[in-house]
Formats: sequence, structure tokens, C-alpha cells
Amino acid sequence: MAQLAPAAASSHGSLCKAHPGPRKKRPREMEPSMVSPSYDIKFQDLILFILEKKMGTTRRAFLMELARRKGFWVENELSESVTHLVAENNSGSDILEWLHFQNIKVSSQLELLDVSWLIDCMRAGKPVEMTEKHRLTVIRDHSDDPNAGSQKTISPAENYISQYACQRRTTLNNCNRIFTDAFDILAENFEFRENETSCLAFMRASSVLKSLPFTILSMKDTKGIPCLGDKAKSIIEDIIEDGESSEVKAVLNDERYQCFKLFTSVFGVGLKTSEKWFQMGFRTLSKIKSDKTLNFTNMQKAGFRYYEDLVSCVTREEAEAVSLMVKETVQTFLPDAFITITGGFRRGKKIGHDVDFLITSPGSTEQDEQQLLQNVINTWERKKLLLYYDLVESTFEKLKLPSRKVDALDHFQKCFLILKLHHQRVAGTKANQQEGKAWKAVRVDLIVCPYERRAFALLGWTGSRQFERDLRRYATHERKMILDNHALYDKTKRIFLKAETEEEIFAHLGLDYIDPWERNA
Ligand code: DCT
Ligand code: MG
Repeated sequence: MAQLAPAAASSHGSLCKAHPGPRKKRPREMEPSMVSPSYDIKFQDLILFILEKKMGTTRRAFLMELARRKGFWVENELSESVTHLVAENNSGSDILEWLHFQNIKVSSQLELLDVSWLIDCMRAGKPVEMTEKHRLTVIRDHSDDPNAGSQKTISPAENYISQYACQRRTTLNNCNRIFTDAFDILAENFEFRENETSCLAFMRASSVLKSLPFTILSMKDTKGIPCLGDKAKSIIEDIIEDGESSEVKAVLNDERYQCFKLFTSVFGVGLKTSEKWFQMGFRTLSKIKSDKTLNFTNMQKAGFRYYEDLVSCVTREEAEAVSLMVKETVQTFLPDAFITITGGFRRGKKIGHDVDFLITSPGSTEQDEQQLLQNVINTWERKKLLLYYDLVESTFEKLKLPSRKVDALDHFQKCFLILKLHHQRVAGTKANQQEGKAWKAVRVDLIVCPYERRAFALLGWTGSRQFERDLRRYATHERKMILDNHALYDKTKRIFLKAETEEEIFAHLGLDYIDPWERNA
């Protein structure tokens, strides 16, 4: 018997950029949905009931919601079918007494458990073994300790957690999405209001929670976690107590936030343009598109033309199909070229807003390299596969010191483009999906770097943005070195540190190596 558990509204926000620069225009996700999802039951053998007595309504509601999210079967009412009763601040005797007065028939096999068991289950994401420390014992004399029979687990946050994302392992398995979604929305709102300090503070708070191997269940769990200021903590507290943050709700309902979210979802539209349109009184894209007085850049024209395709995320299958196209074309000009998918897909993401490629070739001359992207563009244009492109020439100089700016652009030659990806090229696309338009517009970035800089470029283009920011911050503040996408410079020794691989760069910085799929900070 499978039952679907209801849950409170959840919302997803996309991470925002702190840098207002025009280099990358990202179509944003549409307004976060406020629908109530249902959760599948993963663990059919257990039926839980959480006791409100001494726990309180809001904490109980929070734990019920969390457990349901994690696939546990949680009943609203206590009945004979319940197998596990979870309580807080109650001894076994307290519960027996309560049951006696409630006159509720329960199973003779009913397990009486302290909330620490449920918390351990939440951390593990599955039911954990019930040990003596979890079982509530029936004590005859309970005049002394109200917590008798229960033991508290030590918060894993009491272990050291670095303030730098490059010293944390952050996979895509986010145990604290309920909090990080809230922080991402607040950060984005601060970005829209050009409050860089607060934006960065919430991005850092979000990033650190993404790295935790456990879910924050009470304020005690936040002890020892860096990058959580008072504001972030109060948001966490609101969510623990009420299941949501009124501040986040207010942002989601804010007209300016909604408009900026919508306007910046158009490729080529940044904060400046959004501000202008908002001040002019525009509230919808259709009004903007049909306005005769507005002048659009070529990028924005393409953004409107392919809007639907560009806001729908690129799948891994589509990224792989694009990868084949890039390889086929690039290798006709540079047969020995190495072509690597970077960005989110290299970090293991299943979807992205674009597909990023790093191209480098050991045998090519500077001139071959310089010609490559123009040759690729010409080929795709001839084949009518190019919907938009912006070729940015290289300004790379070998002896230049790395940039100190955390969000600095790199100097490699690159091309931001929109490619026509025919459905037939994508594995797993069914015939019925091909009705109407036979292709999808996909955002692609191609970056060409000199072969000896490939490790730096790969590290820089793999992201995440927060991981990159913290790598550079760490290099500067902890190692007196300057790192960017081209090089690593040791200020004490006044030398450039060479590297053939990413591992060597981490080693130069005195950091443990972090795999790409652990860089989802
Ligand atoms: N990057 C960076 N600094 C910037 C821009 C980009 O360090 N100012 C790096 C980090 C990620 C990589 O380049 C690719 O950028 P995006 O495509 O914007 O990010 P992504 O992680 O690939 O995200 P998505 O999956 O949405 O494409
Ligand atoms: Mg990307």
C-alpha cells in the first residue's frame, strides 16, 4: 500500500551572480512555484507517529514534513497500525501514562523512541538501527531527569567546517534544500537591489549548508558552522519553527523581484536593462517585446526569439549531442584538440542553462588557435546551425600577473553562441517529441586556451562560481598567492607556479584535491 504524504510549499531559487558584468547572460528560471508537492513513501515497513506533547506543534510539524520529504510514512493520528512512536523530552513512562489516559489502542509491538533516532534517520536519509540510546525506557522513578531514557547525539557541526568552499566537499546531494532555497532567493533579491555585501553573505550561507552531510533540525545543529550571520540564523529559526520564512515569502511576492526575475530570464538582459524597463513601468515580456520605442541589442533579440527554448534547461543528453557537434567540427581544424565539457555538467549536474567547453591543442600554433573559433563559426553558419554568436578575441598575455579580482573575466578567446540542436541528434528523443519544430536552441560557450594553461582554465571553468571565488580568496588570504583562470603566482617567491593538472594546482595551494562533483558549492 503506497501512500503519498502531503508537504508544505517549497520553492526553488537559482543562484545569482555577484558580478554585474556582461560576460555571461543566463536565462533565469521562472518564478519559483508554490505548488504543494507530494512525497513517495520509500520505507513501507515503518509507520511513524510523532508525539506533540512536550515537543510543540511547530517542531512536530517541521519534523513530520521533513520525514515525509525523506520518504518516511508519517501518520497524523496515532492508531494500532503505527509501528514507531517518536517523542521528545518524554520518558517511556511518560508515554505509557499518556497512552493510558488517551485510551488509544496501540500495537503491542509499538516502538517508543526518542527524537534522536528520527534525527539520525534524517541524517542518514533512511531508517537507522534502533539502539539502546534511542529506545525510551520505562522508568519507575522519574522524579529526577525529565530526559531519562533519551540521549542526545553530538552535533556533527561541532567538527571543523572551513569558511572556504574549496576546503569543503559539496556534492549535489543537498540535505538542507529547505534552507538553501530560501537563502538563494534572498541573495538574488539583494543582487537585484545591487546590495553586493548582503548578496554575498547569503550566497556563502547557502553554500556552507549545501556541504553539510546532515540536515539542520534545530538551532543547536548550527553551532560551529561558519558563514552563518545573525540574519541567516534567524531565517533558519523561522523555517524550523514555522516551516517557512515570512521574509522569503515577502520577497517572492515583491513586484520588483518578480519583474527582475522575469526580465533577466531573457538572454542578454542584465540588471541595468531590467531596472530601466521596471522604471518605465513594464511588467510583462509581451508588452516589452511589442513596444516600438525600445531598442534591443542583437543578444536581446536572440533572447526573445528563442526564449522558450533557452529558459527550458539543457539536459545531459542534449549536452552530449552538442559535445559531439563541437568535437566533429573542431577536430576538422585541429585534429589533436582536447575538448572538455566544463561548467555544471562536469560537476555532474543533470541540467544546465548552457553547455561550456574548453578547447586546447598541444600541437597547434598561436595562429591555428586564433583561427579556430572563426572557422567553427563559418562552418556552422554554412550549415545553418548558428542562431547567434558573439566572438570575443583573446587579450591573453603570457607574463601578465593573475588578476586579483575574485570575479574577474579571463582573457582567453571565447565565443558565446546559440546553436540549433536537431532533436534527431539527441539520444532518447522520441518521435512524438519532434512534432512541430525539429530543433531546440541551446546556449553554448566555447573557450580556447593555450595548452600550457589548460589546468588553470579547466579549474576556472568547472565552477561552481562560489567554489571559484573561495579558491581565489583562499589563495590570496591564506597562501599569499594570486590565482585566476590563466596562472598561479606566488607573491612571496615572486614566481609563477606551473601546473599540468588540477591536482597540481590544489597541491601548490596546500589544499586536499576536491573532485569536480564535490565542487557544487
Ligand atoms: N565562472 C566563473 N566566474 C564567472 C563566470 C563563470 O568562475 N564570472 C565559471 C564557473 C562556472 C563556469 O565558469 C561556467 O559558468 P556557468 O555556465 O554560468 O555556470 P554553471 O555552473 O555551468 O551553471 P549552469 O549549469 O547553469 O550552466
Ligand atoms: Mg554552464
